[in-house]
Amino acid sequence: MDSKDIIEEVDDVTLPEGGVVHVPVVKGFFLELPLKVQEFVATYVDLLQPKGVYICDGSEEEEQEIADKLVDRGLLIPLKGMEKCFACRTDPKDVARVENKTFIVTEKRSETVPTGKKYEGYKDDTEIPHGMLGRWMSRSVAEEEMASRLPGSMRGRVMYIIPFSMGPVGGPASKSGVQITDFNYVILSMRIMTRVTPEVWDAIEESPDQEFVQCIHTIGAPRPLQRKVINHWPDDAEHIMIAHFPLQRRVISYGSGYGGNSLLGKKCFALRIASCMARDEGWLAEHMLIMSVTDRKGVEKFFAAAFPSACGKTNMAMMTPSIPGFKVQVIGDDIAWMRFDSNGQLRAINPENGFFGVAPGTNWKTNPVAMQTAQKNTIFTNVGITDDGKVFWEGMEKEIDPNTSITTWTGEKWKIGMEGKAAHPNSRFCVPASQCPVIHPLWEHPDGVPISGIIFGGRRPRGVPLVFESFDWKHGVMIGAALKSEATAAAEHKAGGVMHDPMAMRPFFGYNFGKYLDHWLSMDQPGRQLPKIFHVNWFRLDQKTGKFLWPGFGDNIRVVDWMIKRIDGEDVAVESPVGWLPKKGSIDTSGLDDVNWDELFSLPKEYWMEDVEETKSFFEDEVGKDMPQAVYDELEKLKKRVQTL
Ligand code: OXD
Ligand code: MN
Repeated sequence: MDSKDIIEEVDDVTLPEGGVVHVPVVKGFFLELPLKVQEFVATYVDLLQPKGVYICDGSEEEEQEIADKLVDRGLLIPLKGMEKCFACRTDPKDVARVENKTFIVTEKRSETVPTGKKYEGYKDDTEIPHGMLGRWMSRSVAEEEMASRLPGSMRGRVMYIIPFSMGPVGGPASKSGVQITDFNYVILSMRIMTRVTPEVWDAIEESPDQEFVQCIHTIGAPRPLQRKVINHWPDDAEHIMIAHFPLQRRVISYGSGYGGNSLLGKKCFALRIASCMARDEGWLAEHMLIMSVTDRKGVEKFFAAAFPSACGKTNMAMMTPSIPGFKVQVIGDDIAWMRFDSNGQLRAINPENGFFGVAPGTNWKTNPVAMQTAQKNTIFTNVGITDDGKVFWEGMEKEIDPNTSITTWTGEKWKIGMEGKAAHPNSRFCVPASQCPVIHPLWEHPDGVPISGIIFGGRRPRGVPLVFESFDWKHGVMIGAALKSEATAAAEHKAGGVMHDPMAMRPFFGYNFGKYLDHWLSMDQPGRQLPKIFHVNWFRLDQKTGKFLWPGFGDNIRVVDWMIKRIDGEDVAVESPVGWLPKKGSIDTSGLDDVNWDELFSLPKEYWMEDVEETKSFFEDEVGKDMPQAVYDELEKLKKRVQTL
């Protein structure tokens, strides 16, 4: 692009903080944007110094133009064996969310993270080490850090302005956002993951005070380039920083083009910023799938389920039931925004528009629906590419010719059986939800779907039964708060050890986790039908053989069937110290070989005693006085019950 591409020179935009800015526009009509958006864009034009401003219109022509450009540059590889699919390979330094570079910026540390025992006694907030439940940064440090990164960071690049809606545009539970970015790949992915349309300008215009979340993203690679670009994927991986300003409803992300770091509608907005909106407005923004299950009687129920990243939410949401007579339909696979309606019914919307699923492990057996969904209009990142222009990742070994020649995510020639991996463990498919064959007809209903059950779960190789039900809401909140799972590759942690991931939200809390639990407890109000709360563990291992005790995937419908019976008030449970367990035989295991019921549901006393103590220390060390007393009380009650084992 050179200066002749500029279609409109807007000369005198006044900044909210004073000063006048010149905005060179290469596409769109700047002066038709809502005034607050004009000020927002002008502020960052002034700071980031792009060569032009491109206002996205969400059209198919725009998509084509951007995709063509990326193919020309080599960033996108068209997959000739698939319909309208592309693959891309990132800089190997930019492959996952970076939790230790992700911050919430508030005046006081205690607004963002709890002050557990480990963090007491420091003179100054800034001296306190980071905890496990979020990373706080003071405003002054954030300003300094951003001042060393942002000025001129879009020099020589075009600044794209993306209007997007989380939830159906203009819906009562939906929220608008505007993302600024200098990375074309982000525009294509945002078009899949959110609703990008100029109608968002009207939604902003019509909202009180022109409300929208400000999302600022730059890869930090101004021209002329200072660093070597790897795989046509410019970034500044050494200086990644993702800062959230909940009070200002703003996210600034610098240096990374990958997933949750750059598609700001997802984790940054729909979880971290939205959890603060939810607190202020009386609803819940959660890391949960939403699914519907129709049972043998033809009765439909909706569930929301929270599992930590890369623990199978996408698989569960799109499950193909292994027993006849059941139907599963998906509303969302990652995020749920839930609120009680005026009848006291909890309703959930999926704020997203697409799936950004983990590829490895997904195959025609584990998740045929996801495989079918991702055959067209999909962007694959860091997967292997076969010579016939299709995709490959670990888990697909039995589904392609073993002699197929594959190029790995790092660009090496490779074949099944050779050393190394074809795909990165956090490689992804990014695909529109609308083309999923089991998408629920109401998935875009602005009022959401009625939730009858909430499910928490994690990867727990030992001690934790296949399923149990909480005694009541408070007990359920404690179960969610005590959630743990083996680490996965979705972020920078080493896979393997069991770590706490309360409510599956550990990397996504927008404010103090203790206060967040208060907010959950406050949902229990007269006149509301509280959903039942369950805990599941598909991953328990036989301690002798090391094999999974439960087949998982489509057979998980058998467990959901039991939950439905519980919701319907059937007498299929026995009381245990940890909660209601299924009565022996009350889960349909017909047709499954060797289900070791006793081991699957055993409650080893020593394990549970240790587990309760460990959870207690975690709560005290990390949350301390910020933890609602009701949660400590529930844990104490659990301890007493476990002693009777
Ligand atoms: C995701 C995650 O990408 O949780 O959904 O990391
Ligand atoms: Mn997730």
